[in-house]
Amino acid sequence: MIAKMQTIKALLSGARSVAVLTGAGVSAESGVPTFRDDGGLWKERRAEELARSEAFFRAPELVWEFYNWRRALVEKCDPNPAHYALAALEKQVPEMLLITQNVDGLHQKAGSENVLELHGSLWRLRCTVCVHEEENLEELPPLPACPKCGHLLRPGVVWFGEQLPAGILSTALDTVGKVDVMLVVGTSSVVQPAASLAHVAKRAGAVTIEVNLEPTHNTGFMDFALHGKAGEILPELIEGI
Ligand code: BV8
Ligand code: ZN
Repeated sequence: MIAKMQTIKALLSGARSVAVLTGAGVSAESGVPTFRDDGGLWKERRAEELARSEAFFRAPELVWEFYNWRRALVEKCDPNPAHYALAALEKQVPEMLLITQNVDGLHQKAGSENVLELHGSLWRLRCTVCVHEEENLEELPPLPACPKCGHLLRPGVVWFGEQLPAGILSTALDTVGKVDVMLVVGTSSVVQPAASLAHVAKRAGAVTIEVNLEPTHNTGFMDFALHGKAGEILPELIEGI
């Protein structure tokens, strides 16, 4: 592991451009539950069941209860050393884009500036009818109403079966297609199209590195894989580069 760490540190310190893809594992040490660990996110319901528009329009109260529970939980969570290490890396590398699947906003809270939220944010709301959308950190009622047209607001996240916002996905694909190094941290690499970004990067010639608690679907084709806690590995990787 030491020799691998040294090699990766050298790669990162020599890189002109780096893309990072993060998933729920990077927020785990902040106390934010992951999606696919310990069998279920909330009331034994799986995110895939609740994070979809059919579920929302069938039972908006239930889905809003799920999201209000997550907003209240995440609001109390602080960034952990993994988030801070990535914010520090951004200051060391000439060009870096942090692409996250997470909707918790902890990368920004830790000081990362160049962040692309592939799946939206718990802190953004948008109207189900008109074009109104807003940043909102307040406690919400069980069925939040649009201040413009009075119709139901929805969480500003990308649900399963929904396309990622067009500009967001193309920016991610363009970026990973031209970086020297791609770091993939804390994701089971199950959800698409996020999980394919590392493939695009590798095909375009980037060195690909996975940092995850356990092996994933993508481990096999990564150039390097470090298995352990992101909050322990990342600070060591970033230190002194
Ligand atoms: C789309 C926002 C197309 C909402 C999320 C094949 C079969 C079936 C379906 C599909 C398929 N291919 C594509 C799909 C559709 C689907 C999909 O990927 N399904 C999966 C389940 C197979 N994809 C979509 O629907 C996407 N849209 O494809 O549109 C389209 C095209 C045209 C027209 C219409 C549509 C949209 C996907 C976005 C879904 N929204 N979230 C919300 O959060 O409420 S996804 C959700 O999963 C979160 O964003 C989360 O970030 C993401 C990925 O999960 P992970 O982050 O990886 O978390 P997970 O728990 O899985 O893993 C955590 C990892 O961390 C683990 O490996 C663990 O070991 C590790 N870990 C734990 N602790 C630590 C750690 N690592 C380090 N340190 C630690 N301390
Ligand atoms: Zn409206």
